[in-house]
Amino acid sequence: MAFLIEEHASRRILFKQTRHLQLAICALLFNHIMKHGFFQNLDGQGLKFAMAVANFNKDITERLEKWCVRGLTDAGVAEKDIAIEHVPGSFELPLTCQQFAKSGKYDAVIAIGCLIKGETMHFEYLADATFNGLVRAALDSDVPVICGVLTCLNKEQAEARSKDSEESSAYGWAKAAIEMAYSMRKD
Ligand code: DLZ
Repeated sequence: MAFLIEEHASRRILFKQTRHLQLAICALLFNHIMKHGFFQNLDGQGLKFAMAVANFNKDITERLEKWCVRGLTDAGVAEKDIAIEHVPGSFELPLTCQQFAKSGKYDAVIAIGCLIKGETMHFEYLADATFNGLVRAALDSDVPVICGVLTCLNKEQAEARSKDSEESSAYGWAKAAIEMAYSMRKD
């Protein structure tokens, strides 16, 4: 009888240990997918990118810049292969992006800005000019220009899209830049 109780107890311990091991493996897999899953099919090694970042609403755009760079480096892009230039506001992004694109040095260019609606019509005009300018920079140069410009009705919307994590919109812009760089490759 004592033998049976002992065996039952040791089986329970073994079951518990196996369960802990299973949970630990699940946690490891989850972490791995969260960190690498997003870019699992994208290899950014050897690709070169340029980013133009607007200083206006800097608290937002510096987080966007951080997570865009992280998105690129998580996919294997070397930090030395990412050029970054800061401009006063989103309105200035198209010209800098066009210069980057026409330089022939980069596989894709990323524009980062944050437009937040105020009380006047400024927001609408700025958004329109900025977006049109970015499209033109891409079409005139044949180099992908990724539009990482938030157009938000208030600060809360901007905060929600620029989290200090992989949930940031900017992490996705990095993915778009790598995808476009590949799709433009002629070789
Ligand atoms: C002037 C202005 C305003 C009102 N709002 C924004 C904004 O929300 N986001 C942004 O990036 N820039 C803003 N700017 C600045 C313009 O983009 C531009 O820098 C100035 O008009 C100078 O050309």
